[in-house]
Amino acid sequence: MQRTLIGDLGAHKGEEVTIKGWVSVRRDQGKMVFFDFRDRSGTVQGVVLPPPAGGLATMEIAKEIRNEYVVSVDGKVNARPEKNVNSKVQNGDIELEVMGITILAKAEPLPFDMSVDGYNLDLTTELDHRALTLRHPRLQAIFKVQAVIIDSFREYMKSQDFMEFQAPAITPATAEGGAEVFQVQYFDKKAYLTQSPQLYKQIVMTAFERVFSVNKVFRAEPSATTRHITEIVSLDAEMAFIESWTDVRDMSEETVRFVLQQVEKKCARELEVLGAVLPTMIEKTPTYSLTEAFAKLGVPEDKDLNPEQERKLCEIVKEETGSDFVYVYGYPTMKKPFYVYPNPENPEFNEGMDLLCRGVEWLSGGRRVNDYAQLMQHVEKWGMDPKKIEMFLEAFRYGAPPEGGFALGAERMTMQILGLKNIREATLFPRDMNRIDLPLSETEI
Ligand code: AMO
Repeated sequence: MQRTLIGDLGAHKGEEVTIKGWVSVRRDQGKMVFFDFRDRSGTVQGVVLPPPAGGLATMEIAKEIRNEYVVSVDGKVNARPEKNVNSKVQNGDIELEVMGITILAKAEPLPFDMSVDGYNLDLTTELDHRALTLRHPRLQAIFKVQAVIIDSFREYMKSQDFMEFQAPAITPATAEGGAEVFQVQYFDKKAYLTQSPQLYKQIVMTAFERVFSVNKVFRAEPSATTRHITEIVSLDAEMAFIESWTDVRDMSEETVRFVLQQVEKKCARELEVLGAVLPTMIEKTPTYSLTEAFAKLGVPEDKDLNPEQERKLCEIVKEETGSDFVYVYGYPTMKKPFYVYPNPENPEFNEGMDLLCRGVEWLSGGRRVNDYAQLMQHVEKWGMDPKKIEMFLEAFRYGAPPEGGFALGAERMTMQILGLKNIREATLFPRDMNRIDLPLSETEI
């Protein structure tokens, strides 16, 4: 019989169907055996009635099955009696009466309780066993939401006529500056894993005007915080013919708004599983210069907000306006990368911006220097080797329009949209200074 997805069973009441999936839980109750079956579309409760109704062979197989066995089940979709209806769970009004079971793959006894209610692992154990814990509905919900976030970024960019391009991962130079870069042995030379597709998105922009990319970037981040990982999915955009940095801000704001709308629309079940409340984006997200932000905080001006100040600023803005988001722009020019555009009226500060949400930075961007002579001055002032970025400079030597762009970290976005405490929860296979799949202290690589 053709396979029916568990999520569609509600439309097959009274019918015989075949489902395929995993056994989340087996519960023996007197002469009956209950199962929670799970497939990509959800879960359903099944029951094997005592023989002869269920058949002797079916009962024997049922008794052999443990959690996480992969099975094909023939059964009848019955409406549950009124008193057994559970409106809080998916398929809570039906039950699959099992007529026959085939074991497709066996599973060893589990190292810990994976049941919906019994699952209670600390993050380290959860990550050590990602290959298994990923099957838990809570974790599945996180990564389904992440898939929708990334997909919606693409969708919005395309709707605004941005073209997707593929950025390289191996680069001869560091775009973002600083020491947070992984060096790789490239034959007999040194190269780097890209920190950002920054220079490449700017090059490609000079040919296609509006471009975006979804790619891995790498940061040799030596701090073990709850918001830093070393391998990140970066959602990047770059747009030509802007009038002001605020055009970039507005585009980034509408991108985030669309992503939030799509998550709300497509992930209702996942948000419920996670008990997540989406952040509020009001009609016009408040924007403050860094100077204004420090004044709001009532502390002396510095080169950047520290994590505590980011948190505090978000709290103040939330209270004043109801917005969970706030843009901060105008950072000290020399403290940021060479490509950021200085404010012509006050060149000490730039036209770069960050978007904070619920206390954490999600997005950076701003206007870029597009004038070749000015760019060369910056290259010199920032002490960069022009030979290493020759390809980038060539694009700007031959006519580059006023432009800007932005980048979102997909993991930070997922973390903050879902209100997770640690970015590792929002990363399928997180890499940090202590872990590549397994703790580095215990792994020979
Ligand atoms: P930035 O360095 O701010 O900007 O990075 C952009 C976004 O990427 C995410 N991010 C990180 N997430 C987790 N762990 C990290 N170690 C980490 N580092 C960065 C954040 C951040 O907001 N080229 C510029 C962007 C631009 O101007 O277009 C850039 O890379 O969400």
